[in-house]
Amino acid sequence: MTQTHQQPSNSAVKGVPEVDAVVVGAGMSGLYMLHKLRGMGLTVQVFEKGDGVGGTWFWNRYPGARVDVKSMDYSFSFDSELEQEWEWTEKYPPQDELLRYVNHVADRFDLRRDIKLETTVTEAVFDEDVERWHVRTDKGDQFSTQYVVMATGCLSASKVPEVPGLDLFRGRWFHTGHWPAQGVDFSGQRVAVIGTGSSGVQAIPLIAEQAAELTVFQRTPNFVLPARNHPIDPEHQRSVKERYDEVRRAARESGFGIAVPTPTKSALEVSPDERQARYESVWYDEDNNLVDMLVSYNDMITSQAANDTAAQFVRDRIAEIVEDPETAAALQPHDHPFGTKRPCLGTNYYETYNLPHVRLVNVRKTPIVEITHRGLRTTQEEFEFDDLVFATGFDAMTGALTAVDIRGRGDVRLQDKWHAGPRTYLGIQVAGFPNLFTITGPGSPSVLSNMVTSIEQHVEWVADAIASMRAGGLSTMEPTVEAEDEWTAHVDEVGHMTLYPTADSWYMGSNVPGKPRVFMPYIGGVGVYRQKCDEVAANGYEGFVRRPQQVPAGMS
Ligand code: NA7
Repeated sequence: MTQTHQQPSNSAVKGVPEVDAVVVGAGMSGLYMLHKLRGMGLTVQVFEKGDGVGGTWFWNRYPGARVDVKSMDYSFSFDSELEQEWEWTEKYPPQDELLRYVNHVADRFDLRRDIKLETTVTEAVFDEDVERWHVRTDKGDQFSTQYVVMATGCLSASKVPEVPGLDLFRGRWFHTGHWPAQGVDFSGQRVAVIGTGSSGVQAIPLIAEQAAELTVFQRTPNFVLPARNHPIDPEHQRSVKERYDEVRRAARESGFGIAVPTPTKSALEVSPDERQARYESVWYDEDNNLVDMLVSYNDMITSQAANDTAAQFVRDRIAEIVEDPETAAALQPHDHPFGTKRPCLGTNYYETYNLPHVRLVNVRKTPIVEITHRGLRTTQEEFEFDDLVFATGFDAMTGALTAVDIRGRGDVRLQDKWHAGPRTYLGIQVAGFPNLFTITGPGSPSVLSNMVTSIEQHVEWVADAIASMRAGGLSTMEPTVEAEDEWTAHVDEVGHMTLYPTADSWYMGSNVPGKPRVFMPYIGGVGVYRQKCDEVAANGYEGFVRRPQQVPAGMS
């Protein structure tokens, strides 16, 4: 545990320990935030729900879980020794390697002493009288803090669908985002998987290798590109490390936080043969990236006609790979443009449906009615199985934030303020919630980018903002309502210049019944967004109100 704040301040409750900052979550963003703030001399307390650090890579231990941004890109750049010393083994490392990496970071920077594990922050209330946050946890901790940093992750509040009957099910059931640490043996079992997003796509081929029978319940088919994962060539790793400064700079200035060339041509201005050759090079290239198809042409996410060419290319590959025409047809996405739901990377995904013990059930056509004690029932058929895997995703981007009872000025709940969708300035702060920061919050590139690039940018921006307040003797910082309104409108406007809002995706909140249908991330591009954040800071934190302490010291 950390030492308490030494300077005189205005604690609301006598005897409540004080820190400068509480950080919620010990994934990659929470760890780096702790490192940064501690380096600035702040006292920091981190709370983490899990019994280990790692966030996404702590919880998502399902078979086949791996990152789908290349390891050389999906890694911290803030410390060149760390960057040089860590040796990645694969193009897309598996969950256990990523978890080792995050643990290495925690040890290397001696972060554990300020992290309390197995502790969930339940409440953060801003006390206007003393201008401090009062934070409570499920373990009875209470802290008074000047700053709260929500490093809770965009995809951390896992969603088990509200299908009746789960309590009756006599077999084992799991959610991919909450997987048992000891793993699960499916040998000889009859297994059902619900969900075919990135997690389902990664897990299904490996579960099929073990299970006696596998039934996949698919609501929406996704576009799955071949991952072409492989061990990293040591020579390649060395050469990237030699050029790391340049690689990182290009990533920071790019659209998606990965250094890939910016397209200049429309998909419609080249010949069909040229397009086909381009898409084939993406599909078959051993060194391809998740975003390569999307950045093939400059109108892939703005023009339906351009997008259709890529979508059709993928549908053709599905028809080539999957032997049963009915299954192939069910796997071909037709209801959303390519990339408007997150594209998935798979290894033997479509091939798995050629195995005799694997069956695909289209629950768009025949929806699931209920879970039974032996399996589940759709409108057409009753299924029996031993194990049920929910690969059903998350209450994305806002779920982990609104799960905490956060109350700002006037006792306004964040959840209530966001009843019609998230409202933020730059995805970093919310008007009426002073000194509360959201790392990769809604309204920032976040899930539309390499998360590590975006995490580093936010952590560094927030650290600089706090340093600037301390240097200027300022006590609170929050956006004006006007700046928040303008930014929220801008995020929406830019989103609607693309095809993204045409899809029912978790970017739009569509996967959670009752959630407002709003395009939550910022699609203006990582580089453009960074520039905007830097300009705001350079202009004296334009759009933010920063105030000196309003309350005389010693009052409580
Ligand atoms: P996703 O991408 O949200 O996928 C969840 C899947 O579960 C998706 O196919 C959903 O279908 C399906 N789903 C959700 N609820 C139901 C119900 N009630 N019935 C049937 N099917 C359902 O989550 P993932 O964990 O795969 O991936 C999340 C992100 O993690 C991923 O994009 C990467 O960024 C890493 P739907 O499409 O909603 O019709």
